[in-house]
Amino acid sequence: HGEAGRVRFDELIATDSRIEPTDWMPDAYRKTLVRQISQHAHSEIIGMQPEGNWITRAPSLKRKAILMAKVQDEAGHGLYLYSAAQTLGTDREEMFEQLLSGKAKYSSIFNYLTPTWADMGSIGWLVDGAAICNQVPLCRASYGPYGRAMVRICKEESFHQRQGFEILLALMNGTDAQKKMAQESVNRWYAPALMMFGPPDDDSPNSKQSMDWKIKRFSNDELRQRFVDMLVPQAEILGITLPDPDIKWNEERGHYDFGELDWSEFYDVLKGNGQANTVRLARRRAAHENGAWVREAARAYADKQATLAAE
Ligand code: FAQ
Repeated sequence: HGEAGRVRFDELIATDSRIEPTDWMPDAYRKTLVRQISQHAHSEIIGMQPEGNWITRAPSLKRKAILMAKVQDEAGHGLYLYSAAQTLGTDREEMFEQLLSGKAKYSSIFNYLTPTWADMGSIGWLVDGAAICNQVPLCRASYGPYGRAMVRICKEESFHQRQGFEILLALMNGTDAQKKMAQESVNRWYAPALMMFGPPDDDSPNSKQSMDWKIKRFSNDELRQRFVDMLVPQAEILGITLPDPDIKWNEERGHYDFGELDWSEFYDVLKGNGQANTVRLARRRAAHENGAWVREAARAYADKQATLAAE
């Protein structure tokens, strides 16, 4: 079984076919998928907080309805992703435990605060924009349940990105104070959004193996470049300045050059020293504890139904 399984696994990867939950797979493949998919799920769930902060203060009924729908989508994304990770044999409770104990990572971006309404625009435009660049290639990830979950998620992310762009566009067509608020917000979110793609390729320990296994299809730096190339023309339409004086079209490369990022800030956020790491985890822990009765009731109901069905 072992040797035949390995041969078939290599063949499925080589022919761009899909690995399914019942197929044999190397332990390290399983492990890296659980790592990436569960961190992605945690990001969606923790990522509800910076925007949840604005639901009660959205500037109109329409904005409030849109924001509520977006945050609910994020809960849904988290749930598809936990389900995809569970197909690899890791319990949901175990993944929650890893998040709440601080053992598992979630995206660095959600450790930044959202003090202004314009931050809802920046999150949509920059954070969801980065998420789409990173996630569209994941729709072709070699692990079937992950790739299929990503297809649905990406459809919703593109709506999220457009609603953020439209918030900024409305502000940029507004008063001087509104324009200033939009620019100030983009100044804060731009560099952290570029860091979402992960460390530079030379400092990315997981990339090579994940690309060989066709989980990742492009490297962190390739996707970051693609994102900057996408942002520059959109910033022009908005009339917003990207806060990097080194952005410049490079005719020879056919891409925009851009400046070095401050990676010490990224590693500092990963270590727990971002603006909001403590608040985000404390709030998630409280929500988990306050929701214990719902999980217990659901379990009791499921048990009762199973007993009735057996009778
Ligand atoms: N934050 O070797 P690599 C969203 C870690 S979008 C924190 O390059 P890999 C939508 C990395 O885990 C955000 N940690 O790692 C939304 C590894 O540590 P480990 C979520 C980061 O896996 C929008 C170490 O650094 N999207 O939620 C980050 O090959 C608005 C070395 O890095 C995904 O998770 C980071 N930014 O590449 C929701 C996408 N970057 O695990 C709400 C799926 C790297 O060895 C509101 N994930 N690290 O301890 C991926 O594509 C990959 O996992 C990367 C990292 C590209 C994130």
